[in-house]
Amino acid sequence: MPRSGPQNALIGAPSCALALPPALQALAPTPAAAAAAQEIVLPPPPPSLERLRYNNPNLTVDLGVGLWAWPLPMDVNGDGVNDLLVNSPDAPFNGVWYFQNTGSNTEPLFAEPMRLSGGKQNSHFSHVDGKVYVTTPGRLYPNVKETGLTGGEAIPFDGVVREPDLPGGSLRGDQWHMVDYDGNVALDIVVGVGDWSEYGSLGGAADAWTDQGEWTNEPLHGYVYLIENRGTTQQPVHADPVTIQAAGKPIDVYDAPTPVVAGLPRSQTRPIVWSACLTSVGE
Ligand SMILES: [Ca+2]
Ligand SMILES: [Ca+2]
Repeated sequence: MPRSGPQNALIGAPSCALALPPALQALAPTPAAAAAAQEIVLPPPPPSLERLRYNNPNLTVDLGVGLWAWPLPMDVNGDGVNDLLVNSPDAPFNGVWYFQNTGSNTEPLFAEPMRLSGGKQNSHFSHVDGKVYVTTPGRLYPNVKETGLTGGEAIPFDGVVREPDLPGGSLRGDQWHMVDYDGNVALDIVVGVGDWSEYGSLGGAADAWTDQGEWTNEPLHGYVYLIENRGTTQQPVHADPVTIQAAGKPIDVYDAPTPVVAGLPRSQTRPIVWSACLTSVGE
């Protein structure tokens, strides 16, 4: 496991928070508390409160940034060794953090992080022909190594990737992955979207448990779309999104798919690696 050097961040937390059985609901934050937590705007570090510090300055600890860790691996300083940007859009460690790898690609050791910008939900990344692309929905960040998720440029696409399964339903885990999907050189976009409509909201879905601990709502869904680029990478013309199919039906995993297209460039097969709350990693 990658380790981080002296004096670094907090231990990460799971990025999926599902409805809890009755016995555990008392331990969960209320919807109001969760909403309040999302509204917190942290001052830039150092914070006004004095952080408690490890008392062993040479301690090597697990790398982490608190709730919602979106890792963006890349060589930030151009020394040939992969570093790590971690986007944390939540609390208490909000920000895009640069962990310099002071070790090697085979034995990484990360330095204390440096904050590049505030954090944002739904970041994703891809490496294409030696160039790294970092996105949030509808946006690219060509200067991410210097300014994190500040500014950026809009991706020319005016459509809607997905409407929720039910009116008033909610989407989550909306991530855009840049890749030449069809092998014509122009970069397309593969989008993963989680749909919580039939599952229920985090607060409301708690009522879907029976007293016997049986789940009565539908499962979470996670769909993967292709937005084909019919122009060029420099001047894209994006088509309407279409669902990507597997075994004759749309890919549907449990919540945020976080798709990453693998395989040899311009090959006939395009494996898609995804992650989800309960199915871990699939292909
Ligand atoms: Ca480096
Ligand atoms: Ca293409």
